[in-house]
Amino acid sequence: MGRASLEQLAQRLTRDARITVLTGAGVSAASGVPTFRGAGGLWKQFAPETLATPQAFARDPALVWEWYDWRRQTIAACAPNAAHRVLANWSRRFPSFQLITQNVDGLHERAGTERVLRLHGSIWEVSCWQRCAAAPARWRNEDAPLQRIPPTCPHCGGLVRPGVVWFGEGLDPDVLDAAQAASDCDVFLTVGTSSVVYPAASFFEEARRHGAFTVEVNPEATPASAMADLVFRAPAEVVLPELKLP
Ligand code: BJW
Ligand code: ZN
Repeated sequence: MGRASLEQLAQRLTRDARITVLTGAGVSAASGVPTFRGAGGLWKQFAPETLATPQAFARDPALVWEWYDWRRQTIAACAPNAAHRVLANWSRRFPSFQLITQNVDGLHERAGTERVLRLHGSIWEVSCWQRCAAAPARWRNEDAPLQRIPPTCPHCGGLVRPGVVWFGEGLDPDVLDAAQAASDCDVFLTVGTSSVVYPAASFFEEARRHGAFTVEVNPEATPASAMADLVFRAPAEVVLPELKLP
């Protein structure tokens, strides 16, 4: 990892800089949370695209819940790593810092990060699949393992679903607006994401359009790599702690 590149980035992280960081599954990899794509990304031979959809849930809710139950148990046993901790520090140090995460694991929050925008919801929340009138829009459920699969709505007895955003579903419009606004920044880092899922992947391009200095931290190349001003081809938990801020 280039010392010169580290210094180049550190110099841009000034107190008044508007710094936005977009994270993906790779930021939690060192905590032991499996990523979606690439080595170790599969659960029982199922690609995430075949499980993370409303159609898959409608077809076989128990199968989809088994996957989420396995992930919830895995995440419950994980703790934030050095990358989460550095970003939590930045959120306290830089008044205009904004974190946008695609992760549903809650590890940024557990590390104490302020101003977290969760694009894809939370694996620790659920909602009524029928959207029955008696149930709130969503509520927390931290049982790991779940008491029964599939879990049921305490208000109507029907199915509940994970409080996450599946393929083909829209993101929360307020969160989306806030993430778009945060893409107008001075320094934009994309950390541990394959940059293939939209609209999350568009924020990097959006930041460039606004003239931001763009940085990628990822051991593998992604569609964002060719556009970045700086690329750190190394794990987030190694690169971020190496940055020596003035
Ligand atoms: C490390 C590391 C270490 C490893 N350190 N790095 C425009 C163009 C084409 C398609 C679309 C488009 N707009 C919308 C779409 C459709 C679709 C989409 O994007 N499809 C593409 C895949 C083609 N998008 C949607 O449907 C979205 N909704 C939407 O746009 O609504 C409007 C609309 C509706 C209908 C039609 C059209 C528009 C919703 C997307 C929801 C994504 N949901 C999931 C599941 C969430 C719930 C759950 O967790 O179960 O979100 S899918 C999954 O992918 C999850 C992730 O958040 C997301 C991104 O994955 P991520 O984080 O990048 O992980 P990986 O595994 O892919 O990559 C890990 C990376 O880490 C790798 O690069 C490693 O190298 C790296 N790494 N160790 C640093 N130590
Ligand atoms: Zn209900």
